[in-house]
Amino acid sequence: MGDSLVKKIRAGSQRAVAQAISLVENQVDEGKALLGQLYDPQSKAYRIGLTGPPGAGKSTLAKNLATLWRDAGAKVGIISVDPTSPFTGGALLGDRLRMAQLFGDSKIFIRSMATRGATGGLAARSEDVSLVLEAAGFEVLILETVGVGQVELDIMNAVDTTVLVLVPESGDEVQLMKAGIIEIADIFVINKSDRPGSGKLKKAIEQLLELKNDQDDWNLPVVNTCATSGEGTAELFDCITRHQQYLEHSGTITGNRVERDKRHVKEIVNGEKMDAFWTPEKENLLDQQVGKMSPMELSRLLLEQD
Ligand SMILES: Nc1nc2c(ncn2[C@@H]2O[C@H](COP(=O)(O)OP(=O)(O)OP(=O)(O)O)[C@@H](O)[C@H]2O)c(=O)[nH]1
Ligand SMILES: [Mg+2]
Repeated sequence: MGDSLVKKIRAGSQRAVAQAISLVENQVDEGKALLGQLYDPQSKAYRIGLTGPPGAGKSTLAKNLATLWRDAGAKVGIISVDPTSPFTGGALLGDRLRMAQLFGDSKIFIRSMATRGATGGLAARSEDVSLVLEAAGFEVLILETVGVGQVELDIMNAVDTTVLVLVPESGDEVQLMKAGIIEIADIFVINKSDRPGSGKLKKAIEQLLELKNDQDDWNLPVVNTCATSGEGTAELFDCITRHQQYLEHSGTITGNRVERDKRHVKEIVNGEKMDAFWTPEKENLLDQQVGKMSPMELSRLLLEQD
């Protein structure tokens, strides 16, 4: 069955892709084997990350952008990752309704992922899912995550272009600076620009970015959009394309991708090692001794069990 599934994925069957993604997400051996067979160093989809506060309009923007790429002839995958929800149900349903018009479109594939209890490895799994789509000939991948912490930082670290989506009300959220996400954003979007305050926020962000723009070759654009009407989508599309060209011309893209692949390998290895290490016996030992021994001594004791 493995071989024929690989063939069907390579042929671009959406059903086969969906089946493969489930195998990969569930981390069963079959999924792991499949990932090995599907990998092709030649096929590299361009990855775009959209992150930002809940409800900022990321899914609506992703849909708008995907449509533009599709119209330009590309196959586009949208992967929504929700690190805050243990269920795929809610996020999936909402996105499904909003993106209903895209379903049935053979050039756009949409998938939601949630934590399923453990946050660890979500970035690695979304990269695994990306690899499946790449093998199926998808040229553009849009990864959407709700901006709340480490997980979305990890995911955004693995894309080529990171877009931070804010709304006019994010004005005082310049504390976002502290979240580190501003550091890794390549393009800033102020969505819901049909609401008051978007011009003011644009100025404030541009001011914040002045210093960075003086130091870098890439001038960080700030784009006003209204995802529901589609206004600003073309400008955002243009910014992303320019950023892609910038990365390609400067050669940065190759190094970035090597780093991404290295991190991915490390995440897989770390995950497997950790799973193998934490046997019920060791968890027991930890429960019994915690607080009685120093963390250092207890760690040593645990490591010696191997
Ligand atoms: N007024 C206005 N509403 C918008 C705009 N863009 C999106 N919305 C609405 O905002 C709500 C949230 O949009 P989504 O695209 O689901 O936002 P999201 O960032 O993907 O949300 P989460 O994935 O839940 O974090 C929906 O009701 C959209 O119709 C906009 O530009 N203006
Ligand atoms: Mg969404």
